[in-house]
Amino acid sequence: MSTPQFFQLHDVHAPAQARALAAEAVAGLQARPARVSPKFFYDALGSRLFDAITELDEYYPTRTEAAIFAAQGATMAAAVQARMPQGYSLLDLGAGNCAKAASLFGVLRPRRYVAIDISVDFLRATLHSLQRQHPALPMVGVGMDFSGRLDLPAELHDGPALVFYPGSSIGNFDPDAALALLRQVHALAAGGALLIGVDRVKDSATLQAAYDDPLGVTAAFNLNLLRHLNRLTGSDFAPREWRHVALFNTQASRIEMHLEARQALTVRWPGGERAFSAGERLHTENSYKWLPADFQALLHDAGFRQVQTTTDERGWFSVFLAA
Ligand code: AVI
Repeated sequence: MSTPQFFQLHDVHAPAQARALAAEAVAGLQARPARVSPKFFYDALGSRLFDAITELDEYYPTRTEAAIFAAQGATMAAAVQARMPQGYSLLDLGAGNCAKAASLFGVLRPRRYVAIDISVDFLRATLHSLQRQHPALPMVGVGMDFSGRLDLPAELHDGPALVFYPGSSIGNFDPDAALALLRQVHALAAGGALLIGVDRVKDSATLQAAYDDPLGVTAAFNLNLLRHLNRLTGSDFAPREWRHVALFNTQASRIEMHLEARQALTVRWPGGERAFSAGERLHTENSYKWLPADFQALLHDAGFRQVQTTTDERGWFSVFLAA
């Protein structure tokens, strides 16, 4: 017997948007050097592979941030409630498996939970079980790509919000794009607040290990992007012909992930092709690591003037509550 779905789901991925995503991916494949946005990691399998990454010993951000929320979540929640005593929506950007937000439902007590993620099928399945665990909390899912513009359906703009952006996903944006997104978040919060997790600069070996694990889970996550591109654009990438590369670019303060051609090859898609020489790379992700003072300055530029910062014992990860 199937359970009725009682959360609402907005799939902003109309066919026109799927075509726009395919065109964007193809433009990236034709660029020199070739690059595609990390948002293309997140088909349903990619979302599951990311969940697996968060369980790796080497990938410290998720558990470090969870420890900060476990220790400080109630204090942060009290500050949020004092700011919005009339109640608020919890807007979870890049919600993924929704576990981080769900772990805070008890202390945050929002009037509504809005989960936003590009991976709409994964989001649907996640909300299906989450809504059963929290039947009294109104939930809305929004399947959308907010990397360009953060335009939520108009009916969701109905009062102040706590925007929740954990996991250092902001690190996947170049600093200029991060500022543009945070400005939109500031408007979206409508006088509410932002709770955001940001990974910090640390020694290269720790960073490198977090993005190149010995089990090869991160490699599988990176290579799965090629399967996703094949479905989206009709391309004929053969993942076996590519190798996962992760490196810390100290000057730019970012981990870079690339896929490197193992031999000379040509990738074809309807209406185009791209030849790669042996060793040539497709740049798939940047993950910026911030100094707390620099990120605080970014929040200030985005319009957030009251900022509280919390970190863990090792000073590896920061959580900012910004209003
Ligand atoms: C989602 N994002 C914050 C992750 C990160 O650490 O940049 C994605 C990831 N890429 C490789 N491992 C995890």
